[in-house]
Amino acid sequence: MTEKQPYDPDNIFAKIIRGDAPCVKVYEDEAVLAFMDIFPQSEGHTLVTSKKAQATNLFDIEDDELKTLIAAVKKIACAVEKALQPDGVRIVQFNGAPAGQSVFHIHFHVIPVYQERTERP
Ligand code: DGP
Repeated sequence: MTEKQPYDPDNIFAKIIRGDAPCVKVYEDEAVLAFMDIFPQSEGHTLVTSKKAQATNLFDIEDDELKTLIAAVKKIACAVEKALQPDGVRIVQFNGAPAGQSVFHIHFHVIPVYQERTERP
């Protein structure tokens, strides 16, 4: 992998978590914040991020924080599945700019997949 990106506490997701930038919040607890992606790939595209981990991606998050985060990803995916009834739900997570990562604060994408359509019925 290319040179490791240092964690920037002023990245946009850190600002959202601190309340210094806006978001459309869908879930929050003491450890996790989930909000709508500003450039959704489909209706309901949600980002799930850790409020505690000062981690750029999978490679520098502690296992216990990852465990908490992935449990929240499951919770959000189940809620999306129930609310929007997609045909499937894609869970995506990028590590490093060459892999497609653009925001360097650990997060998972929860992306509903609708066959032959971009919106729910
Ligand atoms: P990636 O780092 O490639 O996993 O993608 C980051 C995602 O974050 C991308 O789908 C767009 C989204 N995004 C970037 N800036 C903002 C923002 O300010 N607000 C919200 N809600 N989403 C953002």
